[in-house]
Amino acid sequence: MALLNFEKKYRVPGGTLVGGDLFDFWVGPFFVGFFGVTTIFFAALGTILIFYGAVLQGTWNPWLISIDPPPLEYGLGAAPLREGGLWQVITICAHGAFVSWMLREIEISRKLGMGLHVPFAFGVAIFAYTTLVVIRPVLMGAWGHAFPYGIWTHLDWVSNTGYAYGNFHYNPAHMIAVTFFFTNCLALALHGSLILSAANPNKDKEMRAPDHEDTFFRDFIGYSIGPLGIHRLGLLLALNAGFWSAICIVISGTIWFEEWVVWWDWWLNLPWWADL
Ligand code: UQ2
Repeated sequence: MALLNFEKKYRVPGGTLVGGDLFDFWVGPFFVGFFGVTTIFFAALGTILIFYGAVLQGTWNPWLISIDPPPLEYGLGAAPLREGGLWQVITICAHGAFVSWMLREIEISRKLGMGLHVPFAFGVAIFAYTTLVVIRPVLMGAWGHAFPYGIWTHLDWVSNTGYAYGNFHYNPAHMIAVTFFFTNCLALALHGSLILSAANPNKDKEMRAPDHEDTFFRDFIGYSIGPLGIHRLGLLLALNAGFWSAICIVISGTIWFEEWVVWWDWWLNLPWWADL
């Protein structure tokens, strides 16, 4: 079905979670919906506040603009705008925009009668962000433990936080996350190259079908995960990369306080060689 005919057929009322058919319309190619409106609202307000923060800071150098969380002394309280309050309001706006965006994905999925895999996947990304700026700071008792919104300063934060626990690469959950990121990279390289090798032939050559893709991997390693399976695997790898990233940071400073390399002492202390 041609794209324009398809859209005419499926751009029908219904499927909204909030607002009934009040916002159930399109602007150009974009579905609006209640959550399209709230996304625009929070994103615009948050962006304006970031610019306001830059004015207060006195720099327009995009590398150096930084919206910092409150100093640790404010604990979990509300801070004055210039001392982290701006960061607090911007964090609320970010959550408003991200969650609105996810709910808009849900409305569009419902309209089209599709699964909710895309909003679920985006939810895992939101979870990773929320872990950094809400869950871990709350568990540690101060908003000041969150990261600053600046290109350079957030790198400083990652560096400082990492070295506060010796070397973060010894963090077992960090190891799991990194392994998922790399495996995800391998899977997407295999998948992207395989699809292009079959579906994007040279001029005057015939396109190959999924049977060829399967056969390539059966000839090669005796196993093909299949054209649907590779996408299940990809989603699994990607979501786990984000999930274990959140886990590796949330356990640092909440249930583990030492250098991460010390965690591995349990191995050295196993009873059958501890006394050797
Ligand atoms: C595959 C298949 C695809 C693919 C890819 C494979 C036809 C179009 C990439 C091969 C993938 C395998 C064997 C799994 C590799 C495992 C890990 C953990 C990276 O068989 O079916 O569909 O794109």
